Amino acid sequence: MHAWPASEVPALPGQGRDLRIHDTATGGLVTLDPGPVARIYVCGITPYDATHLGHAATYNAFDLVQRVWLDTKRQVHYVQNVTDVDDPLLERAERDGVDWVALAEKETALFREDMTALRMLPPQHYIGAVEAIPGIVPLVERLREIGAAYELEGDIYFSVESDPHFGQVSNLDAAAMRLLSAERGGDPDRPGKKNPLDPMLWMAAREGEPSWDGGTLGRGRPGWHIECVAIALDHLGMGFDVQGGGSDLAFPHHEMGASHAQVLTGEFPMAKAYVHAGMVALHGEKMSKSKGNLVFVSKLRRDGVDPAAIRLALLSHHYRADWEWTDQVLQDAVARLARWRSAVSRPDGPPAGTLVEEIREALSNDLDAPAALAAVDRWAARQEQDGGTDTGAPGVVTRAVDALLGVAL
Ligand code: 5CA
Ligand code: ZN
Repeated sequence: MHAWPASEVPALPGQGRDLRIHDTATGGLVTLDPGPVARIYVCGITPYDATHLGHAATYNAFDLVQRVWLDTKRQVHYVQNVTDVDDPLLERAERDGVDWVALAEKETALFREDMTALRMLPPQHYIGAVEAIPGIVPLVERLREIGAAYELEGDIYFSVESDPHFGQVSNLDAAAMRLLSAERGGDPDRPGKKNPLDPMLWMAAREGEPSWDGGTLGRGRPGWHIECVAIALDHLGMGFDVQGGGSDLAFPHHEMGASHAQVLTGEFPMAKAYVHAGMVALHGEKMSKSKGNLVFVSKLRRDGVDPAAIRLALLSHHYRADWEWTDQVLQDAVARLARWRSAVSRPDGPPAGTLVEEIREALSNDLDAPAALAAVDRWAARQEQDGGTDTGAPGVVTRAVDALLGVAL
């Protein structure tokens, strides 16, 4: 699949900083030390509805990760998937009487537009589940060969007990895992499984549902976790720097994916850090397509909201926090954008060297975007009150806010 166009990332004076970030697996901050090419996999959308503010907040977090790395003069190798065949997508298409392929294409196209408008850097490899099937089948066959997978009424399951490291991404107890498995696409109550948590790798063809040739697996379609593993291993290999997504992906998705990859390769860990963004809520509940309590990025854009203001609204919360979307959050962002634009529109201003360092410091410290915004606010307030004589300053601030925060002033 094609991704979306990249916005230019201006180079900044001085030295970027290494990223310290919270890793769910260890439960603490880790200082990442990627080589000259940093490698990141971020789980993509299941395209059965438009991009909402929760999605956008999560992609914003991982966009910041890349901007910090780019500022250290590293290259970034970024891979993202699109879950373009899965139960929720097929169910929505059925409900609305539309073709599931057309639905996925339409919502993926809208996602690209939203990401472009929000100045999110595109992945180098943007891969759909369907196009990944030829790479998924041999992995499932291999898992079966080595005894890590088994068949149940034609479906193929992964045996979580085959991975000695199973449980080390999310660190949950058995009861919590079972509960989340049932909530998030698993089938812990299906009789005949070796372990209730075992996830499906390959689902045998069902009447009226799409299916593909699975070689020795028979016709069917891939499970959710193996999809991301196949794409990540194909384009990044083991031991990549960051596996990213919202906190609802820590278990089972990232836990199972890590297990699949570790058993397949015999290497550990799949990712050096598992990074999870908090959940955005609306009216007190997590924004989710299944509940329908959504604010769409595309709707706000259609209503004439500047995408830079949407981005500032996302940045005004720490990525790990759960937070609530309200009209006030957006109004504050619109007002802040106006203040910043006015401040950089003057021919000169207070020196900006310290500000660039403050933004770098804030972001390198577990992506503390609110602290970065506060630093820009202070510069804008000084500009407003006293002005300054540094003719380069407004340009430096504009470039820093663009390069490090993805906001075009
Ligand atoms: N296709 C899979 C990942 S392989 C999937 O989870 N798709 S999704 O469309 O449901 O979610 C896409 C991303 O948005 C995931 O990282 C998910 O954790 C995140 N996300 C979903 N809802 C919210 C929310 N309310 N707040 C923050 N992030 C969210
Ligand atoms: Zn995924």
